[in-house]
Amino acid sequence: MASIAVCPGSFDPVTLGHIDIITRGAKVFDKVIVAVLNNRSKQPLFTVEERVLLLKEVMKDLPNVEIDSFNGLLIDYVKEKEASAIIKGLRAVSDFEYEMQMASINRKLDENVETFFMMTNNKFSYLSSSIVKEIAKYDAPVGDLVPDIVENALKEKYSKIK
Ligand code: COD
Repeated sequence: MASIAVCPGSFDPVTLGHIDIITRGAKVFDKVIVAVLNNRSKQPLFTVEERVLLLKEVMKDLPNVEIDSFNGLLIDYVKEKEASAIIKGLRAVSDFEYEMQMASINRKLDENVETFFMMTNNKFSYLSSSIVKEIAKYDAPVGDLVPDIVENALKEKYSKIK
C-alpha cells in the first residue's frame, strides 16, 4: 500500500521553509498532499486559489507532490484522502508546545494517523509567512526567503493595497 502524508498549512504565502519541508517529506512518503486550509475566520493576504496556484507552480517538478485545499478538521481531510500521516515542520521551541497539542488532539480523534515532525533546515529557522509579508509590505527584497514567483505576487498584492 502506498504511504500517503498530508502536509497542512496556511501557506500565506509559501516560503523556502515550507518548500524544504515538503521536498524532504516527498523523499520519505510515496505521496505528499500539500493541503491549504481555507480558514474563514482568518484574514489571509492571498486567497486560497492564489495560494494553491503558487504552490502548484513552485512544486511542479516533484511528481509525488499534490496540492489541494481543505475546510474543517484536518483529521477528517486526512481520512478522506486515505492518508496515514501528517507532516509538520518545527522551527523553535515556541512551535513545539502548539504542535504537541495539535498532534495530541489529532491522535485522540484518530489513533491510526501519525504526526511526523521535521526539524527546520537551520537556514530557515527564523522564516515564516508572516515575516515575509512584514518585509514585503515595506518594499524590501524577499528574494532569499521565497521563490521569485512568490516575490512577484507579493509585490503585485501590496501595490494594489497601497
Ligand atoms: N521551517 C520549517 N517548517 C516550517 C517553516 C520553516 N521555516 N515555516 C513553516 N513551517 C511549517 C509549520 O510549522 C507548519 O507545519 C507548516 O510548515 C505550515 O505552516 P503555516 O504557517 O503555513 O501554517 P499554519 O501553522 O498556519 O497551519 C495550521 C494548520 C492549518 C495546520 C492548523 O490550523 C490546522 O490543522 N487546522 C485545521 C483545523 C484542525 O483540524 N484543528 C485541530 C483540531 S482542533
